[in-house]
Amino acid sequence: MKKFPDTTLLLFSVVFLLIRCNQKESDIKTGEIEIQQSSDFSQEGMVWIEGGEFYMGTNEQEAYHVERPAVRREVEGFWMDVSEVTNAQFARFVDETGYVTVAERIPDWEEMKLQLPPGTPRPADEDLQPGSLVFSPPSQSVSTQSNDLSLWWKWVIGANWKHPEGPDSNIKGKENHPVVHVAAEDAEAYAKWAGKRLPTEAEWEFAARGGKDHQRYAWGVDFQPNGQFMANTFQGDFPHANEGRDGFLGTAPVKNFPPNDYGLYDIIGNVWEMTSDWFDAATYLRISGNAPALDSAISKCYNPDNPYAMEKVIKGGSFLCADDYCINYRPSARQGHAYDSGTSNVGFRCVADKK
Ligand SMILES: [Ca+2]
Ligand SMILES: [Ca+2]
Repeated sequence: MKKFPDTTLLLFSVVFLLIRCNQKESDIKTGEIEIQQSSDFSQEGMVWIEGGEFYMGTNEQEAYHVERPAVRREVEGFWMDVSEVTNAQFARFVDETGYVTVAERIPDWEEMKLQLPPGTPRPADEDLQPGSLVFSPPSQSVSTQSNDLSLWWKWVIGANWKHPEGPDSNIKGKENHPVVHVAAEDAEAYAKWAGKRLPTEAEWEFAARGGKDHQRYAWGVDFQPNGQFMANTFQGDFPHANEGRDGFLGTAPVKNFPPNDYGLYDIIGNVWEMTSDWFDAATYLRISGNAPALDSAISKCYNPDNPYAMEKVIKGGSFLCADDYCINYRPSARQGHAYDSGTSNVGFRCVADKK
């Protein structure tokens, strides 16, 4: 694994594009909808993960600094969805509740600017429209060292979970693909409706490891055992030359790749998965006593590379993780992701506590 700068560094260059606002309730056309926590959940499509102790993070020197060092953690047992939440599942939630996702709402500049560097100019009204970030590869090779994510991420007005590439696209035939363009509050609303919740980062990583401590991948030590692709990632020269040798240029239907030893599909790759934890770039240094505790009176999260954004942890990497860029198809890999935005490569799965 090559050492590569954290992509959180890169995020800053297009921080405006990545920030979405919390809408004022009066502005939301369905703001009266408050999803109630369901008191029950179906175990169908879930697997029981027996808890235990494990090593979270990694000691691999090639890994990104936010993953190091490995620390001993313990989690209680929990149920976990075997798959990422699909478009069909999310559609049932929307049909039943009338829920409107963040990407479908008009951005509120007053809220938005709180997460931007002071003095950031207000975008034109025509740009402050409902939309989301869509991966839009350039037609020719570009330097990923330029820290300019806008070369391959575009803010597309009208992009949302039902129109993942923009207003002229749809999810017909993608019912079994993971839902994307959902923000944390959308995922949390879905989880409440389903009687579930988002996993903590520790729960997610414990599950992803499938009982294999200190192994680079969810399935062992080799990226392609016997030449077999084990996850939907990116092969080729990122971002312009997506060769799709694993069979997929974008998202794949869930369950196309082998499950890990706990029966979890696409726990690595396909889409990044949201957790309930705020992102702290120094989590493991703090746990191991090599950094002072986070002062939560100042901030819930800490990312020196993106200091104004409020970020949650996402895990597992996506179809855009390449071996020459964003090497995050590993259980210990982690990134901060603005809690109030979605993109075309971030989704989620849910967990539930024992009945
Ligand atoms: Ca792929
Ligand atoms: Ca995934």
